[in-house]
Amino acid sequence: MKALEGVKILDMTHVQSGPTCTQLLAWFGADVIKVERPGVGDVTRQQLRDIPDVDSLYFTMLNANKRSITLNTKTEKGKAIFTKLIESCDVMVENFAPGALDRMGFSWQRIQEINPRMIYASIKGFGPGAYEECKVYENVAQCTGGSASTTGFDDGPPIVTGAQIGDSGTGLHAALGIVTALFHREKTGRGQRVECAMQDGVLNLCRVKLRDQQRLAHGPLKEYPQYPNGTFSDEVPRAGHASGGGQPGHVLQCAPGGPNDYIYVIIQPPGWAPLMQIIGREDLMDDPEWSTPEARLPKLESCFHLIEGWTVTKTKFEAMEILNAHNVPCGPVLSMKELAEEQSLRATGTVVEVDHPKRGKYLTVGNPIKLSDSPSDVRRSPLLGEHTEEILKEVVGFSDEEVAEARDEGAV
Ligand code: CAO
Repeated sequence: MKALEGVKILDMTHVQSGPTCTQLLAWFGADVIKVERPGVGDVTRQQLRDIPDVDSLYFTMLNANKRSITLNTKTEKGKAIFTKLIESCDVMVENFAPGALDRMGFSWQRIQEINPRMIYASIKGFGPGAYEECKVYENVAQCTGGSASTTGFDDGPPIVTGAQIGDSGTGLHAALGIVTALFHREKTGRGQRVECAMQDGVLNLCRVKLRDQQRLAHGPLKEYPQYPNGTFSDEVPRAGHASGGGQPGHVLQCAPGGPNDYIYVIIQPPGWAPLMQIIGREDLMDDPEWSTPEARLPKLESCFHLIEGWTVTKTKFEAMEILNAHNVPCGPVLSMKELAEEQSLRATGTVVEVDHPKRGKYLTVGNPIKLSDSPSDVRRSPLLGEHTEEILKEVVGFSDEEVAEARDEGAV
């Protein structure tokens, strides 16, 4: 049995943040019913298409294991069907612009009247406050949540990261909120509201930078590249490649010098001696000018420069093997091509090949969370409205005639 088997999710999500959340729940076995506008569907079906008239990879990689029903929730019949779906489902998830569900006539109050056991999760760009009415996309959240101001180099502009911490990060937060509310409902019998703001989600992931903001009041951030020669203002600066943790680290170039021929190396205190041995600088192993973390702090750049003199003579995989044999924490910079081809990720189901009736085979990222008793299988994303009839009959309880009627009226 899958962990969330029997849980029905009314999925009103679109684009990335909401679909990430419901895809996770679907992988764990929930029956996710994705509601889409007739003829249109989730906007991402058509965005960044690589094959004409075929659902984009953007859509297919965010909507696995779901069923799709088309439903115009702005028609009377559509509203009646939607009300039935609210009655039958355990969880409803939406990430429309603020107020969209209210405008449809389905406020939180109304949803509770229809189904007091309902868990109603919303993802918005901001929580209550000056910006609560704003629409938000990924990079806006990265900028407003503290990621952009702390990413990049001291002498350059703020940088947004490729990791979708605003969208997928908030989707993850929302999924945790939903399963927590389900657990609570087991004890109380009551549903509740789950609200996740993308700004909050990003800030949560940037927690260490708010830590550093407060440390600044007590002196310079000694592990940052600005120390000891640069200057610090009263705001956390961009730290380049410096590690966010307590151990210094840096990206170092490897052979043959391609754009992703780099390895990230961390100098743990016990790692210094083996590192110096590996690079042939045994003279620095016990030299008090270099051998302690305190002695190295003002000259971290020189430390990494020394090590890079060795890494440039090895490929990132050779360096990884040698450094790991000496217990030095490190990791190669892997390109998406390398990750797609990585056999160990295929073996664990983290990278999965899926077959789609219109696009053929494509790769997706499977469930990164592994449960021993509830393994995930990845099923292709649904075609637009593929399950409309089945859901109308099975979940809403419609007869063939009622299904035909709903179609004739343009509600589905
Ligand atoms: N039947 C009828 N109408 C439907 C419908 C359905 N099945 N599904 C959606 N709609 C309507 C909504 O009711 C809304 O109509 P109104 O504006 O008249 O109320 C409309 O479709 C579109 O909603 P939207 O405003 O959310 O869409 P948008 O493309 O303008 O904005 C986005 C997109 C993402 C900026 C906005 O939804 C948003 O800010 N969401 C919250 C934050 C978020 O999740 N952002 C992440 C996006 S991924 O980067």
